[in-house]
Amino acid sequence: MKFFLLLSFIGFCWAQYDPHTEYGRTAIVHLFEWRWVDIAKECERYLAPNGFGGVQVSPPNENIVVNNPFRPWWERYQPISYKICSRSGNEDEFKDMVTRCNNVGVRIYVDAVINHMCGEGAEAGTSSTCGSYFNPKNRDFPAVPYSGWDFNDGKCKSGSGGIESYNDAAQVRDCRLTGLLDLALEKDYVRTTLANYMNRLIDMGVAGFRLDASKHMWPGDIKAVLDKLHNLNTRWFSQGSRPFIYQEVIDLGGETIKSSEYFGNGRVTEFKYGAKLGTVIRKWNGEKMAYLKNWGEGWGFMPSDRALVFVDNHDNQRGHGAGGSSILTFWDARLYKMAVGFMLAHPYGFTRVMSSYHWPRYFQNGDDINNWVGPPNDNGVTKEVTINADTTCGNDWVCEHRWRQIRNMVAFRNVVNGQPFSNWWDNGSNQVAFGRGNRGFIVFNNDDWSLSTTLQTGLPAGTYCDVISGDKIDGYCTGIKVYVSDDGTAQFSISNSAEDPFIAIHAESKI
Ligand code: QV4
Ligand code: CA
Repeated sequence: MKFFLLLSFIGFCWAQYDPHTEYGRTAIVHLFEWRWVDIAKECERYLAPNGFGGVQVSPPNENIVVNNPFRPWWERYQPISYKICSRSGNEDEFKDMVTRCNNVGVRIYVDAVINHMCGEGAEAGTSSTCGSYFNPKNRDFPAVPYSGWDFNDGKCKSGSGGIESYNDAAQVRDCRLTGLLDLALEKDYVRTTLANYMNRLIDMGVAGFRLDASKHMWPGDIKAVLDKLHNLNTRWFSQGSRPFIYQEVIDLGGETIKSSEYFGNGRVTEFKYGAKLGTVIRKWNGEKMAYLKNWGEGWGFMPSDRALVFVDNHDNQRGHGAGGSSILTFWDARLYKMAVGFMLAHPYGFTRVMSSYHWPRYFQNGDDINNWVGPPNDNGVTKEVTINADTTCGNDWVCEHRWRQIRNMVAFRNVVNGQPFSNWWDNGSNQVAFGRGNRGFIVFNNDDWSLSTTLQTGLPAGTYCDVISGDKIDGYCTGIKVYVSDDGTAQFSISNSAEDPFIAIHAESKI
């Protein structure tokens, strides 16, 4: 009996770090700004068949409607109430999405904006996605309800009421982030109101939460909210399952607030990951892929089992938030595929793939003045995600997760799950290779000359399809074939002008 008690205790302690994906599914995708009806379809037609573990969805709660600029994507980070009512759809559509995705083993993670409400400068009225009245000046949000008692005005010690120094931990938590009305999370009423919102979502079947702006909340206040959360819905999750939690904390070093303060609550976003990987793949500042031999904790990142990792996110792909110009995005497609491929092949962290929409970038003095532009829309109404005959997306949705190279590397990560990082090789420059035990192997050529060499793959002898240049279909390779000899070695040739200068093979791409 004692043994089982211990197991359940360990399970309980570890639960908030566990994404509760179906066994063998190891990556999630952020379907940024998608509508619920489109996500439900994508779960059934694409994500489940291709082994995606889950979806991060945009904030589902009612938000302010901003008309100048016209319907920016960031209006969804200005809550007006916790009614499930936004440009992505209504509560029925949300529930239907969660049910249909769970039924095919694809989890839903909600982007929870619980640090604040809308901007202090917003005009009072009913310009909100569900028509709820609000008055920022009076701190009046009757659709919740919140009033002046529920905000941090009295607690913030900065002159302006806004965050003036990121070296003052109290200001970062108790003052307004870009003018956003800061909720008083030390109050039980606020904690209970937030937990009620999150529990409604949990009871619908969501598997966990991205906690927006976690750096701006005291870790203890976050814990107090999490302690009020229900266990996950037993229709899809085992008894006693705790919600998966990953906290948005931007810590590139140099600030008083550290990611590690938040480890007790759940995983934390590791922003150093994308910033550093972008610099290496772009070969900036003398960085080279040979240095990736000790990638992960060796580069000063948080422990792998606390990290949520990504190449880019919805902020830094458009110059918001952190990461700077080194961040690789779909705009840099060839290098981006290499970065995402490397992330999905490497064992470090729990991986999130970004799925974006095109917007009309327009640079003035180095800044993209259109980085506010919201999702593809008809006069503000978000457009459907149409699927083309070649399986790409239409209507200006980028669907990086449907790019063959990325889709197949999600499968690669699933196939090698649990296997050790092994057989590292590099040429001292930007040609590198590594395996995952006896289940997978990947080779990159990011030098300005061709790669041609024989490498120890660790794989059983046989013929393997390269899943970057093609697919294995009906026992045939549509792309490059790799022949592994009895001693596990194989010859690799990669031109530096190849469409995608990397090759990946795994146990399930063997013919
Ligand atoms: C403006 C002025 C303020 C003024 C205020 C008055 O700048 O000085 O006090 O008006 O109302 C939008 C506008 C911003 C405006 C603000 C409030 O861009 O100019 O302030 O609204 O009206 C997103 C966008 C922000 C956007 C915000 C709310 O990035 O530009 O602000 O949504 O709409 C830090 C944090 C980190 C954060 C990151 C962006 O540590 O947590 O900045 N990342 C998360 C989300 C991000 C979101 C927020 C936090 C806020 O990923 O998308 O910000 O929820 O690093
Ligand atoms: Ca705060």
